[in-house]
Amino acid sequence: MEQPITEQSNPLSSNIDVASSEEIVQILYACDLEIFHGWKNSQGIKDKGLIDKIENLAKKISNVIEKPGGGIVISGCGTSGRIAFLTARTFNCYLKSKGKEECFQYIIAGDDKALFTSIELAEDDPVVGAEKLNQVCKEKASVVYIGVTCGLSAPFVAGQLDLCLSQPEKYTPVLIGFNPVELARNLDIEKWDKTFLQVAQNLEIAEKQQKAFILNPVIGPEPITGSSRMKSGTTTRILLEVLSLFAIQKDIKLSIEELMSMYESVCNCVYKQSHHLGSLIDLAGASLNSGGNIYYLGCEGFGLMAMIDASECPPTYGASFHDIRGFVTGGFSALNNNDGDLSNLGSQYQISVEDFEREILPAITSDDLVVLLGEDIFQRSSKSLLDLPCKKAYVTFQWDQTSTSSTCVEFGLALSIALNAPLVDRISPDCKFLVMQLLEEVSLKWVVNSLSTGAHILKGKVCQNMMIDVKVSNSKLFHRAVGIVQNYSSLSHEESCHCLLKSIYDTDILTEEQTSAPVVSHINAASQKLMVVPVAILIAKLSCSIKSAKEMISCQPVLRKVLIQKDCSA
Ligand code: S6P
Repeated sequence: MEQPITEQSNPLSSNIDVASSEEIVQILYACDLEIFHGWKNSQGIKDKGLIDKIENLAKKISNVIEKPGGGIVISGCGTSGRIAFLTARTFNCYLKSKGKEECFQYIIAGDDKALFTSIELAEDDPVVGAEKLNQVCKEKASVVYIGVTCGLSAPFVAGQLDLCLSQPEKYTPVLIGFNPVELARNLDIEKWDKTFLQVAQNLEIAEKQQKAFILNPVIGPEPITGSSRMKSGTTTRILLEVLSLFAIQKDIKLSIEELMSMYESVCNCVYKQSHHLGSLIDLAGASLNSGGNIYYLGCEGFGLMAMIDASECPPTYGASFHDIRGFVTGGFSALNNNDGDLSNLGSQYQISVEDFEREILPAITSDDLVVLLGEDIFQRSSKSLLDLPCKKAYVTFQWDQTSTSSTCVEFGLALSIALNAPLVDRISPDCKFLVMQLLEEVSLKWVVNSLSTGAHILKGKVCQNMMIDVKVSNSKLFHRAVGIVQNYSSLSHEESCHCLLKSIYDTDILTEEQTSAPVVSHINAASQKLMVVPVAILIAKLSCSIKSAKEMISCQPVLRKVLIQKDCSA
């Protein structure tokens, strides 16, 4: 069976683990260009069929929200839910500033705690998904529901789409993802009677009757295999923003294609700075490798974007939440989130720059890196940082200069990226500022994704282009982990699964009870363990015991090196 494209390995990045920092950036650029140029026979987001659908859907949304009791709900898990939140927040702010009703709502699996911490298991529950949607829409007469699941796989979203299909008089369901429908996940969902594929096929039928929409451009595999926070997350952002903009603003004076080409122009501007972005990755990698931490500080959308990037590192790279953290000025008061202030839930939820200044700054060391994102935070915080021992970097964007980039001696690395999107001056004054803000925020996403990805590569968390220390924290990640073990060994799928289970249950001999337990039990058993997948790979590849696999890893955490040493000594 063909693997979903979102889970395939991208040939462009197969040596990203041994590339220099500048080369890492160039590889990420090449992979991101597939968003705009397509992959194999697909045309990416410029596909004419996709653009027509966006146009029709924007009209549909616009009709729904103009009527009383109409609304738009965007939902997803992990990064997809976070992007849903950001989009709802941005467009509600815009509507409010124009004196209009705020009609965007978001749902994230695991609720608002999942905005900044990984609650991956919440993704697996279709029943809770449907309940949440019901709850959010109980007062509504007519809803456009947009379910985002990059891999066309999340049961939480499947439950919601299924609910929409059962109430067509109320809901218009929309699915956003980046695989063709036939590659949607076809695995049993615990305590449910359909697979994601079946739901997607029902949606296809509804789409033919003009009762649903599927937006699923193929944009090629991720640069780090399966890491949908990267190009899939970016493409989600672009699609949601273009849709929302055209739904609420009829007089933009641009076509959808032109707006998409503006995203491509700023992508080119950002990655043109590969040399300077490479230096940023070097600083970040040095911090992580010396046991230091990376702190992003920013205002509004920049701070939020960076916080989201930071929060994705634990599930992606098995990082601790301290490794990379993001802070936004004003903390929860800037968020406009569903559940309000969560800061009393513990330090993971202390997200304001003020929290950073109070709790972290006094003990900052020369191993730590502070990255100021945007001019507002630079004005606010740069002076107080100048004399501190930490490494410092500053990234900002300019629209009014043609040459870019400078290294500011007093402030470590200062990178000013000139953004240039040729059509910006044609946009109607009513939404020009909003479009520029969206383009800056997506640019920032490219910068922080490059930084955190590059730093973890330098820390040895990536083997070829796979994140091998992935946390086995939901069913998607369990199945991905089996695939990773199989990829590095010559074992069958079943044998690879057994090696993973041995690592999860910390045993050389599995019991019948362990092998026949449901995936959710494996996930629970794995939740507190470290290095589950790397240990499983060594058992699979070297037929060694759990004990010796762990010993090898404690001496040399970079797996490719352990394997090379073994090959040499064989
Ligand atoms: C991926 C990220 C995950 C995913 C989540 C939802 O880099 O760590 O949190 O966003 O698993 O995936 P999907 O395919 O349903 O959008």
